[in-house]
Amino acid sequence: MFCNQCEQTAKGVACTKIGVCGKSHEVDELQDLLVHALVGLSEVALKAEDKGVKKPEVDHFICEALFSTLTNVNFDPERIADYIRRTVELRENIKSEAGLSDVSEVARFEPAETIEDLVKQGEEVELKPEKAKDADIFSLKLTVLYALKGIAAYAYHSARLGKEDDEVYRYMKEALVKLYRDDLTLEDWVNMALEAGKINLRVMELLDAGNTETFGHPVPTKVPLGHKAGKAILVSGHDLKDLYELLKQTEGKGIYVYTHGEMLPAHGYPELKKFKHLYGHYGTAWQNQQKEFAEFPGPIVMTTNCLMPPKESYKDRVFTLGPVGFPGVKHIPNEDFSPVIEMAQKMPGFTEDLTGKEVMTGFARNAVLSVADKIVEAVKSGAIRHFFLVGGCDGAKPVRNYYTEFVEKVPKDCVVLTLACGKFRFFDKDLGDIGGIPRLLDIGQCNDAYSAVQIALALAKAFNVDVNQLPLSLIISWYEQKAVAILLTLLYLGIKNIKLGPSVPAFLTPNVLNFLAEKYNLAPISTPEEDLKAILG
Ligand code: SF4
Ligand code: SF3
Repeated sequence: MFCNQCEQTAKGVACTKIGVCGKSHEVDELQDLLVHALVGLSEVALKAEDKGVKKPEVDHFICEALFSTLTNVNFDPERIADYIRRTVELRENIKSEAGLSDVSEVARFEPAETIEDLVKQGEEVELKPEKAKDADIFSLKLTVLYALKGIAAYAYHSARLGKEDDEVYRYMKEALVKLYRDDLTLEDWVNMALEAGKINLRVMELLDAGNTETFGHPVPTKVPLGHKAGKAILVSGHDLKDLYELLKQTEGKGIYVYTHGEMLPAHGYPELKKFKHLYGHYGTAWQNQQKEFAEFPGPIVMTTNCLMPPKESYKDRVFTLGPVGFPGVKHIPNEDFSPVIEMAQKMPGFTEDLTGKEVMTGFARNAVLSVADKIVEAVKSGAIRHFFLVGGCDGAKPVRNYYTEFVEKVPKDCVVLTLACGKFRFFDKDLGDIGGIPRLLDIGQCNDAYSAVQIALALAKAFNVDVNQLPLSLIISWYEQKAVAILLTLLYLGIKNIKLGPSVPAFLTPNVLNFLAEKYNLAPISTPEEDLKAILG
């Protein structure tokens, strides 16, 4: 086993025996074998496309399968083995339909019968540093592979909302095939990584269009953190379409639906907030779910990451969707939420009302840019000195308190923009406002990074400056592979001076880190005091 794709990787190097996330050796090898199989499928699909045979289901499948290998998505060996078999089945169908015989060895791979033997096959093909000829090229290969997983997640969501682009799918297949080439130079791989950033920008744009055209532009919305007496269902993950389907199916059934984790921004979308039984938000970021889920008095639906291995005390109440899976946890394959609704109706739910705090969400690009004049004026008059985008993933490490402290120490004449689950370190703080502009603006999920980019680009245009000259600093926290894809997008856009934490990715070699420091002035976080001083002077 060799996995270093996320921020909590063992000893900051790699998980080699079992994942810190709970991923087993077995699942890790199967996921590596799945990537291997997808390389073969991509080669065949590209060759078939050149002959005019194009299969949209292949692209959808590649996205879902790659998404299943993202951190905290799928821990179920049977499900991953099934993805491997389906990959090969699809590959063989295309081969015969397009009459392809001249394919490489990887495109002739035959999966073993048993899980045990598949695991052995995975061990043989997994990408490992000791097999690599050049450490820096290997580092960039992993960077591209991890970004591909993030891109796959975004493409999966956007395709479900009817938004797709062949350029994205083509890049994904070409990049998968290139992972197995050893004739590409370091420069080629740097370009591939930046290309991944460009493609990720496009796919985030598609997802933004999918979400806003389907559910409307988010509007600033107050979200209760308390609860109502009554039956309850909790929905976590990122997929708004799943939430929408559940809301339709639970309407009029006397059940309140609560968001968890990255679902919080759902409350800002007009077509979701119109459901009166979408009541409030429960809990915080993913790493606290074992405690929070155990205490929730109803079923829990995981639409995407981040799933932690469920405790026995609540495992029978968890339902997974799409690429998500865990052995022994019920999976809903077809958007039919009847088993979830049935369970909610049988369970006690909350027995009394609890009036808790309220938080604000819904400050996506449309809402923020509708008051752009006011913002520009406030900056020109000196009322707003600086903007900080403090966002990204959360995680369990105590050093992540940096982000809480940072926000607490941001001077009163500065505004904090945030997105993704990292916000739970400070989302319920009352930071007040500057002339009616709230000092804490929740743009949305990590999936809404496009919205943040659009806000920055629009402000740069309004001030007639380069985006790097704006009074804006990016203080990013990362954990999984969507964050890798977003980071590459920011670099592709030429955004400099990003502070990254809580640690730098284990898969980046010192040479690659130096390159990023020199070209983009990308730097690790230090302490809130020092970083604030360096930024504000
Ligand atoms: Fe380790 Fe992260 Fe890989 Fe899990 S996803 S095995 S924690 S590096
Ligand atoms: Fe969080 Fe998993 Fe990345 Fe969507 S839910 S930001 S870590």
